[in-house]
Amino acid sequence: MLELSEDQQALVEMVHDFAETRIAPNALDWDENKHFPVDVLAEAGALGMGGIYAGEEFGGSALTRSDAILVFEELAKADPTISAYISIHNMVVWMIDRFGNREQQAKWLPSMTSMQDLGSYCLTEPGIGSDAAALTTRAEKQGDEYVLNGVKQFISGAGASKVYIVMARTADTGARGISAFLVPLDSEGLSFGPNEKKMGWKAQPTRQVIMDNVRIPAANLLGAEGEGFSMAMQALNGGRLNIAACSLGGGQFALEKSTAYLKERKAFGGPLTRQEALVFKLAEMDMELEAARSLLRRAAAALDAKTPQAVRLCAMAKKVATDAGFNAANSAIQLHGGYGYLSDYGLEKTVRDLRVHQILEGTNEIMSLIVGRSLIDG
Ligand code: FAD
Ligand code: 2MC
Repeated sequence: MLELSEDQQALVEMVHDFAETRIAPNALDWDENKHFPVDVLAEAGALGMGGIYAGEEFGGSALTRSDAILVFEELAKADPTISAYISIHNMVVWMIDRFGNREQQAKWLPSMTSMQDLGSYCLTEPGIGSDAAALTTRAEKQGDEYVLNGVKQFISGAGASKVYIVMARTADTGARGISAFLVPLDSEGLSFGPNEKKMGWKAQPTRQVIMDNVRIPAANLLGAEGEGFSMAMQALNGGRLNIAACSLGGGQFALEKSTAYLKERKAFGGPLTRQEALVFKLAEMDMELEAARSLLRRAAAALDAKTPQAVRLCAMAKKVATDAGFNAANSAIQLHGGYGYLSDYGLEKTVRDLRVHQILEGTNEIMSLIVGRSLIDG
């Protein structure tokens, strides 16, 4: 069933109104000034976007993955960078909601579902990205504490976030020797690298998270020792859906802007919509986005239903949608001619923002690896 329910339509309208009024008018400015709008994120939290698929007891909205992708596509039409950060925050919230014990949920969730406090997800290290099970950050149990040492690379929200979920090694047994920890911002020994200079995603900070003998209570272990990799991967399944949705939002923005522009721009005695080659390009963008959207909804439904196909479908949707979104945004620059290259039109920003979706939350090659393995291994 691909049509939206009445509740979903109301959800989309609510997010659309918020994104149009609170995000879209500021997106170019936030990008230019590398401004991370924590106040606007808190407003999104007040509307229920800080714990979209977390339970209601501690402030979550208890919606489905199929609902969440609608939220992220709508937010991304206004700004893919802000939408994507809200997705990462939701991954962190979900891990606490899904795997935390009652004390952890009660302690950490209320201020996070409201987005008064923000979260970061710390898996990647300077020496490992795709081969995540080879991570080297260590956590050693000493009495009723864990001591963490290591460096996490490219951490979104780092420095601004209050809570860091850190995947660290507690045993030398590969993926099964990895555990997940809740590390608060004020931990002694925790520091951050400089905000990385990067192509896009400028409205959110990306920094190293450096742990030098960071001591945290043993009560901050999430789940049991050795379960961290599995939890991190389960969180990424949903993250991949959301990033796919962010790409569709950016791509849809580019398509709609291009359609309006070609109707208005005059050349060779009439509007550019008289040039069939250009209308075919719009049609191709529309077809690729719609095909990706259908696959994304199928993948979200599979994750909601917890079917065995879910991991494979999430990987497929991530690759197909992030490629479709990037291609649409890039085509939009061409359709706008020289104006597409100017920052004021918002399209070069969309290209810069969407480019990294093909790299993070599992590169698109890793998505092919997951799908390929599912064919070979069954
Ligand atoms: P590598 O793993 O070194 O890969 C290099 C190239 O080799 C890639 O093209 C890759 O696809 C290819 N490759 C590697 N292995 C294979 C294989 N087996 N088969 C085929 N090709 C392969 N990480 C976090 O944990 N938290 C965050 O919040 C976060 N935010 C990020 C924000 C930004 C702006 C960026 C750029 C990255 C972020 N990341 C984050 C890290 C991101 O997830 C990694 O960059 C990504 O997983 C790739 O890892 P890598 O950069 O080490 O590349
Ligand atoms: N869902 C659930 N479980 C998963 C899973 C998934 N998507 N992927 C792996 N697992 C489980 C798997 O079932 C296995 O469990 P078990 O030990 O019970 O058999 C365990 O994890 C180990 O899996 P593999 O044997 O497949 O491990 P391998 O090392 O061969 O490959 C790979 C794992 C490459 C798929 C994984 O490392 C990966 O996804 N790499 C990409 C890393 C990534 O996505 N990083 C994103 C960082 S976050 C980010 O970028 C942000 C912006 C927030």
